[in-house]
Amino acid sequence: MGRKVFLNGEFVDSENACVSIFDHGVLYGDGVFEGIRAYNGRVFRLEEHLDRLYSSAEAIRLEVPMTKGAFHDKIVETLRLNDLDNAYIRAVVTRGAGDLGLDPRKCKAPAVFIITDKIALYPGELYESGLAIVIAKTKRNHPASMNPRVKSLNYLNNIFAKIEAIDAGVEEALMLSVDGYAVECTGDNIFIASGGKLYTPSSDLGALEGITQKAVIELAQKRGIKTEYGRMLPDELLEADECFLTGTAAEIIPVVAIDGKQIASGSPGEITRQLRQDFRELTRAEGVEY
Ligand code: PXG
Repeated sequence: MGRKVFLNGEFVDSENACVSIFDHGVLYGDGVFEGIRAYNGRVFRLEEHLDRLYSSAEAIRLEVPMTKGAFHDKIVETLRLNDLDNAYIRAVVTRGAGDLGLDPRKCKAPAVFIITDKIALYPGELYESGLAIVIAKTKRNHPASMNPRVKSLNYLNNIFAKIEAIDAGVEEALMLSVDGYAVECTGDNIFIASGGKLYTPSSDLGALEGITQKAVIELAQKRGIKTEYGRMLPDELLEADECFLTGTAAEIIPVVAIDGKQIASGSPGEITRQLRQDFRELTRAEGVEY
């Protein structure tokens, strides 16, 4: 049986799932999305992802043509139809097809689709040895030009930075704000541990408010480790005891070098290791069962 996807109210074979070339999601990146994970038959933090999807849509004045409850049910149904216990879920709402021209009023019906897939993780050894990253020359979108709370289909800013990482022969690039503070990587938030405390850049600087970031802050709190939303310069990252990235796809992954300079001993740290273990347990302990 081929893979089924949800598209505009029905389940169709993935080979036959098409959107219009006049869809403003295709023409302009006009739309919003979520990347969600399911672990052992449970969807992790589904309500938080749906809340973010609907608030992203609202911020661009895009009305999702189904209720949050119906969206929830369709995600679960797509997972069941594809018989996936562990999965990556992509939920997308585009502006829909309209005339050429930016005016969103030209698009009468938003397109909605849900894809479920197997997960392609970073190679396991990177979780043990840690990532080397570079600092991208491409600056993160300024919050005054693109609200970072909107998880939009327009990722070129981050794709430029990803290309810089690829050119440098590493997996990830750190993006700075226009005034030089660390913001986030191309699809992950960043944390440092320093003097027994965690620090992560806030969305005021242009970072997405990550759902994994929030979960990690909660886990740290349970261990008595405080987190501060702060401003960090690249030099301060290099002076940290530990550094790691968080995201739905990557989960928690240690960073051990930036621009060829080692952080602390150059090996993943103890807080990172503990949080990785706590996160693993959390993803198996909670979530919407299906
Ligand atoms: N910053 C950015 C710019 C992101 O796109 C995160 C941080 C981490 O947020 P969450 O809520 O996931 O902890 C993201 C998330 C993909 C993909 O397929 C991208 C993300 C998540 C899942 C999949 O590229 N981005």
